[in-house]
Amino acid sequence: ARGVQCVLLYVIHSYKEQLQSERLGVGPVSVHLSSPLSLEEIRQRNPLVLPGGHYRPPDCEPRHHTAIVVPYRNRQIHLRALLYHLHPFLQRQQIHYSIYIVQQWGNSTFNRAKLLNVGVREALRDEDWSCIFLHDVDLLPENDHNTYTCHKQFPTHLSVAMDKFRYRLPYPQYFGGVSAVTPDQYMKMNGFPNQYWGWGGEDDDIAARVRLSGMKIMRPPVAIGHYKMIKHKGDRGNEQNPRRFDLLKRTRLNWRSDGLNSLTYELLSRELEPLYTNLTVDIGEDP
Ligand code: UD2
Ligand code: MN
Repeated sequence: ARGVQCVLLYVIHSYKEQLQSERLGVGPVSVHLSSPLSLEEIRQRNPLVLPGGHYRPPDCEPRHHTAIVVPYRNRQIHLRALLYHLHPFLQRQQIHYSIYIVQQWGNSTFNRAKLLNVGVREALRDEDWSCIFLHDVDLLPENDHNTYTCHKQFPTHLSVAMDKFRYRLPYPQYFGGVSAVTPDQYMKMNGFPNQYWGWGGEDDDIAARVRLSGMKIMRPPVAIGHYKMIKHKGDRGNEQNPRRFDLLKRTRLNWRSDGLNSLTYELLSRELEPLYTNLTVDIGEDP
């Protein structure tokens, strides 16, 4: 009944507890990489998910309110695998959540960080989310203890151990893949850069913003932050950005003027699909 607080079943605090929970048979979850299921089949398996990909635990008062924001263009198969996997995963954690797919309109060069800015702003129009997850479409969490909630003080980097990197952090400042911020943390770092067109660099810029705005990066234990990345080639329209090294040299100078406070875009449509909210957005192109 309402009034009874949800408990987060899967919070654990140490590697030792992780090993114990694995003995008890909770924790690691198996991941189906190429989901053959259609969106309709996934919907049928998630009867409590409302239009827009919105869910609220029916039997208790949720303590966590999380928006999942996914930068996106033309990755249908990955999107289906993500939805198939993430909806049950989040429901097991008794979180109140919505999934936002932020779709870049047109053929201009892809801009992941700018799409994330758009997603945060649009998600916060809907609800007073306490936590915002920034989530690649091709990453699937492999452990239920990896809770999709925010740290009160500092941004979190979740995808610390991916199969692609042999389940190790590739380098200490690495911030790519899946990360999370509270609205306050997001404002403090002036959001994300808008100037990274094409592949690469934007995640390092975001990590630098965390530091420059006086915060640091939190991470779950390596044993918990396991992710599978669906294998893929580079996308057309998202070629390596040759300017990324130059841009990264200027983060320190630019972060206060480029970001949330300089964001412009045109929202072309907002649709409540059965399993997600679809935002189609014109973010312009590399000048
Ligand atoms: C790495 C990072 C990613 C980002 C990227 C550089 C990991 C696990 N991830 O991913 O966070 O920093 O490098 O930009 O290290 N996308 C589309 N359509 C496109 C292109 C990209 O939907 O045409 C989205 C999608 O959500 C994808 C994400 O952008 O997961 C990152 O692109 P990627 O998967 O091609 O890059 P990858 O795997 O090198
Ligand atoms: Mn990828």
